[in-house]
Amino acid sequence: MKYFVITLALTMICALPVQADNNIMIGLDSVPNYMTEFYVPFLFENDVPLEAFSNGFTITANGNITAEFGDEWQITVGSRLDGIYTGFWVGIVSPDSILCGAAVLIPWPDPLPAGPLEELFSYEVLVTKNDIFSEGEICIDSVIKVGAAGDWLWDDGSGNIDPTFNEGNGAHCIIYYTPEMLCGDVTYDSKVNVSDVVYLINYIFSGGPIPEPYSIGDANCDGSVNLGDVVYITRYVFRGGNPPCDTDGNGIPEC
Ligand SMILES: [Ca+2]
Ligand SMILES: [Ca+2]
Repeated sequence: MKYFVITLALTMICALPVQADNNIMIGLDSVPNYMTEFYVPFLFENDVPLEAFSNGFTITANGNITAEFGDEWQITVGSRLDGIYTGFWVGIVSPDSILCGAAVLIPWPDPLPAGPLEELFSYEVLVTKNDIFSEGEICIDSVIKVGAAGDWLWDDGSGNIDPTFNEGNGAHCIIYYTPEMLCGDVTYDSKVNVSDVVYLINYIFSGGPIPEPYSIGDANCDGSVNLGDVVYITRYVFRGGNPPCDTDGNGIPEC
């Protein structure tokens, strides 16, 4: 492994010209609202290996949610050859080191692998919802204010700047949406499984939260949520019984 040394050059590269063969791709446009913790990936694609990069972010939320960055920031470095991606380094980075003006150093193997080099950088986002159906928009923007060329700074030894995701191009927004409702899915994670059985038992016997909407827990279509629905869902999950709300198993919901 060869480790590059941090240099003051990173603070000077804003004056250098943009190099067209570097790209940033953002791999997340929407998140279902049962998720309250998730990672937003950025893919850096380069023709030359990066030695370091520097960036800073803001996060804002619209709608009845709030969003903040979590503590996990991860970088995976790899190469792509004949369409096959091979990662060779994973680093967890403190969010403090991602703040504006800070540099992240990337260790590279020696010799370098063949093929285009890529860095997959991801950060954790934590969402607080007002209720189970909270929806909104989470917007992330880069905020480094150095020079007119842009906010993303990286250094491959000669200096490169990518203007793809900078102030002038606006923020990248992720839609936080309600997925299609699924009968029996009282945990609201788009699956009917043992966690839904546990949720219903907790509601019926221990005063746990009521299913929202109530009808989503009425798996046997008798108009109420009770032990019969626990039995019905358990039979579906473990013994191949009819799906929730499709009590005759013909593929058409009865309720
Ligand atoms: Ca579920
Ligand atoms: Ca029922």
